[in-house]
Amino acid sequence: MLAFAGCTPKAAAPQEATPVAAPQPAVAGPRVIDLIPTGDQIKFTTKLIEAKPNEELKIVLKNSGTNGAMVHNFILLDPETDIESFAQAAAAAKATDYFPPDYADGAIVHSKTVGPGQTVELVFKAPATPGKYEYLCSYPGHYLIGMRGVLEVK
Ligand SMILES: [Cu+2]
Repeated sequence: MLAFAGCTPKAAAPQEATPVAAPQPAVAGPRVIDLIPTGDQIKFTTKLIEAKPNEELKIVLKNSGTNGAMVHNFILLDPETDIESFAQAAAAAKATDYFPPDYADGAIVHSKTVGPGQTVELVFKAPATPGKYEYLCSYPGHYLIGMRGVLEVK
């Protein structure tokens, strides 16, 4: 039986009865994936991320680059989206941080761009449907050089 104690204000425990808090077991959080290699590199640390359906993931883009052209983002495309066309449109979409407005429904999740010295984190659930989902960095030229990969849900 469930106790509905959530809504009742907890009475202050008498001073002498204050229990010593037991160490809490580590709470399983999202799996952290660092996707930007150190320094000035135009690539992701991996071209393949394997995940379980609905697995909670945290993509970390920690940009330790110093070159001004080291601007990155992470965009996980909907399987219906053609990556070539998307990348082309995105490269021209400077005004919207390299995410093309025409593709509002074209991505499952996407981050803002991070320049040198910046970090961005993105927490999301892997798709429920097994399959291969492409991701890329849409900063101009980076996709063409190979800054892309596949999230494989299985
Ligand atoms: Cu990039």
